[in-house]
Amino acid sequence: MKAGSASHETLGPALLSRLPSAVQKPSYDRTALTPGMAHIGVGAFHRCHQAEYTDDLLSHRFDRWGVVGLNIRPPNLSETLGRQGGLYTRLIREDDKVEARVIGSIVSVVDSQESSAPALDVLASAGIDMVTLTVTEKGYCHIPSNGELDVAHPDIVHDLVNRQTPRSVPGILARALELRMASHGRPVTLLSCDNIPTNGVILANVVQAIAARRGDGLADWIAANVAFPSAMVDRIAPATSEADIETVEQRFGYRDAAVVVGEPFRQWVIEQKFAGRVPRWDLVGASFVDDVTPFEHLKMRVLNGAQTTLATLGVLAGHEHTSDAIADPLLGTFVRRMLVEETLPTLAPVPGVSPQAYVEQSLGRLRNTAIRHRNHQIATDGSQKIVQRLLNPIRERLRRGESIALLSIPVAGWMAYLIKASARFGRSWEVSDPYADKVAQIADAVGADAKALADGILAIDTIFDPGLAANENFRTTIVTALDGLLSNDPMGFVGHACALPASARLKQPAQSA
Ligand code: CS2
Repeated sequence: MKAGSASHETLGPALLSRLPSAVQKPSYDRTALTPGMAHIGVGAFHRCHQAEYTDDLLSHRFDRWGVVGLNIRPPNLSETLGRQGGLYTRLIREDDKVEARVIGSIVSVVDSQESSAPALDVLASAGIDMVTLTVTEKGYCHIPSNGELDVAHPDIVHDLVNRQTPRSVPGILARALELRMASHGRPVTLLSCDNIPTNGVILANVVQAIAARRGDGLADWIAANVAFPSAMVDRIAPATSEADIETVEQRFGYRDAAVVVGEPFRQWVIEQKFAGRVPRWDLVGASFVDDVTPFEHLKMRVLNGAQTTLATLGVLAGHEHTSDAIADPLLGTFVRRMLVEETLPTLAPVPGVSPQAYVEQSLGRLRNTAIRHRNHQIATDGSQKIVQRLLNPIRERLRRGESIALLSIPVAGWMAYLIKASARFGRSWEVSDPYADKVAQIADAVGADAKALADGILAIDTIFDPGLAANENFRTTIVTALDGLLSNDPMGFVGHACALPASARLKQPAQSA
C-alpha cells in the first residue's frame, strides 16, 4: 500500500469504533470530557508521556480532566491533531515489537503562534486548574548557570514593556495569572515537565521576576494562589518522522499525522505541592513525593548525560542515532565507564533504586534500535543541557578533589560539535543552539588553537559560572579534551582516555568550583 494513499481514512472520532483490534482505544466516553487542564507545547514528548498518563487516569477513574493542547511556537496543531479531534496513535517500540494505542485525553487544541491571545483565554479560564508545560529548556528564558530570568532576552525585553501582548512563556504565564487574579481568582498549579533541574523553582523564578516588576499585587497573589511543583519526567520519544506515519498507515490501514513513538520505559515523579484540584496521576504510575531532587539528579546525570555524550561524540564519530553510537564498542565502553566511575559517585541515594542497576537499565534503553533518536536532535540546544547533565557532577567532583577526565570529554564534545559547525571549520553540519553564533564568532576570531577556543567559550558566564570557569583543573582538562576531539582522530583520543585504568588517573587536589 502506498503511504499517504487517498484510500486511507484519517484518524478521528468517527474511526474509533472501526479501529483494527490490534490498536487499543480509549475505554471511556470522550464526549463526556470537559477541559480541566491545559498543556503548553504539544510535541512528541507530551503526547508520549503526560497525555498518556492522563489517558490512563481517565480509563481508571473517569473524571473531567480533558486536556486543552496549546502551542505558542510552531508547529501548527490545527492541521494535525485538530483535524483528528485531538486523537493520535502512540506507538511503543522496542526492537521488533510494536504496541499501538490511540490516546483520547487531548480534547481540543489551540494555536497561539501569531498572538498570545488565544492561549491567554484558555490559561485564564476558571475551568483550568492545572497547566503542564513542555516548552524545552530555552523556553524558560532563564540563565542556565544560575536559574534567574534572563532580562536581556529579546522576548523578555518585549514582555516587560508590553504586558498585555506577551511572547515568552514566563510573560504569557504572568499575564494569565494577572487575568485570573482580576477575574475569578481561582488557584492553579503550573507544572513544568521540562528537563531542567528544580524546574518548578526555575518556573517560579521567571514568572515571579516578571510579576514583581508589575507592582500591582500580582507577586503576592501568585505566592498565595499558585503552586510550582518540580517534576522529573522520563520517556525517550524522538521527533516523529514520515516513516513513523507510514508505519501506522501500513500496519493499521489509517492515516495519522500526529503519530508519536516512544520506548516502553516511562517515569514521572512529581513534587507534592499543588494549588487547587489535581489529577490523581499517582493512581496510574506517577509518584507524588516531597523531594524530587535525588530522582532528577539521577535521571539527568545518568540517562540524559549518556544521551548528550553519545550524541555529540556520536556525531564526531559519524553515527546517526543514539543506538548506532552506543553500539560502537568504543563509545559504549566510554559512556559506561564515565557513568560508573565519575557520575555515580556524585549522586545521593535514591529511595528504592540501585544506582548500578539504573545505569545498566539506562544503557539498555539507549540500545533500543527501534527508537530512531537522531544524535543531532539530542545535541540541539546543548548549551541549555550541559549544566545539569555534565557540569553539575563535574563541579561536585572538583569540590572533592576527584578526577573529571571522563566527564570533561562530552563537555569538550559539545564545544567541538559547535566549533565544527562554524565557517572556520568548513561547516561540517547544521546546528541549532542559542549559543551557536557566539561559539562560531569565537572560532572565527581565534582559529584552531584548543586553548584559545576553550578560553573564549569558558568565558560565557551564562553557561559556565565564574567559579567553575576559574578552576585550573577544569580548564586544563577541557583544553586537553578539546584538542583531542578537534584532532584528525577524535575517537583515538576517546579510546586513549577510555583505556586508561581509573587508578592511572591521578586524584586532583581539591579546589573550589
Ligand atoms: C533528550 C531528552 O533531546 C534530548 O535532550 O536527551 O529528550 C530525553 O530523551 C528525555 O529526557 C528522556 O526522558
